[in-house]
Amino acid sequence: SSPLPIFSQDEVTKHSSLEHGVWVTYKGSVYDITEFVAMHPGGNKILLAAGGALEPFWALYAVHNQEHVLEILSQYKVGELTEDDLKKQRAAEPTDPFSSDPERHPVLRINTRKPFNGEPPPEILSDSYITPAAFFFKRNHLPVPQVDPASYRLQVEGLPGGGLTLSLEDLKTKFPKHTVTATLQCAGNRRSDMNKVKAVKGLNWGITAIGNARWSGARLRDVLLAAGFGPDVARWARHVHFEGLDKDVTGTPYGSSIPLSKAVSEEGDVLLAYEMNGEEIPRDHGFPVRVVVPGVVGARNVKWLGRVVVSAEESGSHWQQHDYKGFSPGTDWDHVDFKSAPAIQELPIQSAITVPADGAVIDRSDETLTVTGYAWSGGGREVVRVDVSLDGGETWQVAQLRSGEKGQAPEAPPPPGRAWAWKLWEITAPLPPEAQELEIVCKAVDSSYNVQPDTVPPIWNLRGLLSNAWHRVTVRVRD
Ligand code: HEM
Ligand code: MTE
Ligand code: MO
Repeated sequence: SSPLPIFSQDEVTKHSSLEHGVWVTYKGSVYDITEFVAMHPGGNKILLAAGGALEPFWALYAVHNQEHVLEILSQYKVGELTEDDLKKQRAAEPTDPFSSDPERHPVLRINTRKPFNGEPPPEILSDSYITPAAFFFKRNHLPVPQVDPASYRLQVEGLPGGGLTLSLEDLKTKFPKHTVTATLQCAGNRRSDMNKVKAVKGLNWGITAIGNARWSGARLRDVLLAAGFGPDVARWARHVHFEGLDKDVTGTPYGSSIPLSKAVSEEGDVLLAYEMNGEEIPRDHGFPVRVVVPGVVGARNVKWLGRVVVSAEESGSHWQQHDYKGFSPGTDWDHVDFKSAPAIQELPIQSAITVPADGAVIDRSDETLTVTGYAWSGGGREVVRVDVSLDGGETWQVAQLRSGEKGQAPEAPPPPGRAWAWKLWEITAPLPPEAQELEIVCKAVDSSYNVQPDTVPPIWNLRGLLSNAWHRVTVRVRD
């Protein structure tokens, strides 16, 4: 084949709009992606790179770090960039936006490095009722921002009287310190179970994108009251928005919202937390301040909190409007209408087996088998029972529930409707005689008698969210 033409950067720069064509460069090659723009899964953001290099943008969006993305790109190749211009580009390349991310514990199973997404091995998760921060799953959409606690300010807006600005010191000294044990679960926890049925889009989480911590901070309710919230505001306001200090390439912060009723309820226990497990919140988990919304999906628990806004409307953020919503198994990417579904808030009943691991081998001489796991439900609904089966769901036994560290006194039972923390469970049962293989299954029941669906296909959805079918692991029995 004849060699492709060579273009200068000036030539490429001329193609910076749909009108004049959209060209980009990648590793010294030139691509005309005009026709791809409308098909881009990430939407119009792609135009930010028009006329220039993809590298600085793809450095922020690790989804592009995949074979199939490069295959798409290769279809649009039109030429090469001059050697000189490539050298200039390389010299101007920005430093890695993730270079100031914190260190992470090596035991975490990494989903993506940049941004960092990782989860602990299941057997480590269920070792402690309070998850140590080092083992707590980390779910970051963007680089971890560097926040100076001395100059940190929280803006509270949307209320009569023109808003309130609070320093970290203000939050710690002007409001009573409140402590809540609350479980945080990502809407994508157990997504890998959905991926096994049919491919979904999203990080392939196992069963440990969930953790339980003791959070301390000021009550959001107290801060909103101090900022002017009252009956007048309750007449028109419906939502409270949260914005993080982490920003994407367009300067748009991570954001979400929760219903106002949850935010101001005395029983809602929503915190502007500055401590996790009795220590300042680690950078990965939102230093210096994060929102903790007990009983509500991880995505609304905004980290590195910069702004709180009381509003009549829901947050317009991408993560509130175009992600974190549930759909029918029959809905595909060509037909999905994000406006048709509500944003996920309270999560459904969930449980999983942490030990033994799928595929483990057990000695028949052991005679008994101990199975452990976690169970939790959203909205403050308490887990009232966990059923375990060793024969794929034919027969069931009730597991023992625990609300504290092993061998220590359990935490005081929560008031009804405020069961924010998970329960760990355990069962020791005789090994069924002669069985060569056991299919272990667990399912939990909450205080509203909500149960988990038995299989994945009826709840499968294109984004792989709300994956809460009975958890199953298969183990082999060795003679
Ligand atoms: C997602 C291709 C440029 C932002 C994707 C995906 C593909 C893709 C195939 C889906 C990946 C997956 O989920 O497996 C491309 C190509 C590009 C390009 C071929 C250049 C020719 C850009 C640029 C930006 C960007 C310049 C940002 C400024 C995003 C975002 C997503 C995404 C935010 C995630 C969407 C979501 O999962 O909700 N892109 N992209 N892309 N892209 Fe791009
Ligand atoms: N807040 C900000 N500012 N940026 C984020 O990327 N991720 C959200 C939420 N808050 C996120 C955020 C999601 S999707 C989840 S599941 C939780 O944080 C994860 O919290 P963790 O990393 O402390 O476990
Ligand atoms: Mo999440």
